[in-house]
Amino acid sequence: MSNTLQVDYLPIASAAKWADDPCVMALIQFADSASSSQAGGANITVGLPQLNKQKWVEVWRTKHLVSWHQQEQISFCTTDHMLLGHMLLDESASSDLETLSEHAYRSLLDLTVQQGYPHLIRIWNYFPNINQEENGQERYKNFCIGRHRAYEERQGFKEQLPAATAIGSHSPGFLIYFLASKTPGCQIENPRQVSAFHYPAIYSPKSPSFSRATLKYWGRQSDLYISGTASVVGHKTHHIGDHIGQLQESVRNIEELLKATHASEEKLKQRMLLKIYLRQAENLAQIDQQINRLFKPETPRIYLHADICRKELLLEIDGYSTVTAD
Ligand code: 3EB
Repeated sequence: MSNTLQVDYLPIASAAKWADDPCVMALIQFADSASSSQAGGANITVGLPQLNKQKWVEVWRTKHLVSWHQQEQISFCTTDHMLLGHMLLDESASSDLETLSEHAYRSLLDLTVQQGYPHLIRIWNYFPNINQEENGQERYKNFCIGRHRAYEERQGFKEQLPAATAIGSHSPGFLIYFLASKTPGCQIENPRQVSAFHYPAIYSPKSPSFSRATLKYWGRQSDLYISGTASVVGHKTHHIGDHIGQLQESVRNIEELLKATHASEEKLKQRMLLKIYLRQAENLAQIDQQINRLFKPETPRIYLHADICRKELLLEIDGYSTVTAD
């Protein structure tokens, strides 16, 4: 394997084998409840059931041996180029989600700086009851406020926001995992959308702090980490109540990001991975049919049953696109 980072969806039956591989940075599974291995270990389980018939495990490999560490609640591994960390936080041990988010983000930002990987590239957040109210407002907003509080302590943070996902699970625990780098990536915004950071305050009293995508070169490999992408144009939700319309709009948003980055002549060599979050599991068959039409039919994909951060959103898509120069 020559890639600096190789991300694949592989048959779930191979998970045990990959867990013992010294070049594996992350082994991400999807199941009814969340877990994250402590004291060094690649196992991360997102508390979202997989809807695919054939179940996959997401495997992140590198060509180098990885070394494992634990600092307080964060398990992380490092290579010469990158750091991948994860933590599963117990909400019952904290006063509220806002404070928990603030502390979690401060600790992960501190860690990346201390370890010499100060550039956050991509981050995933999963916590339950995302659309429910806590202390008078939606929990997604409480999360946004806490995250913002930690980021705003850092100079120039608005120009260095990572791509992100914030999704509602149906099981307890706040799971965060993230990729950071020694050298910076490039923050990408979407011309069809208002930057989330500049959304009006109705979506969150403190700006949702993420970029639409991060472009990162690892040597000859160029990776585009696409944030959770939904049917949002400008700052408004489009196609309310229409899951097919929402899918098509989300894909237009993804295409715009691809257009803005990976040059068209590279398109043929581009490899895409998709993670599709569905609020309504019964939409699976119709959505899958459309995905086959909108992307190359062989595009690997994982479907997850999840809540999306705006009540009226029925789906959201994470994308990863990679091109390796000859
Ligand atoms: C949106 O476009 C949909 O708060 O980290 C997508 C990806 C969304 C990440 C986040 C929120 C986040 O606004 C919501």
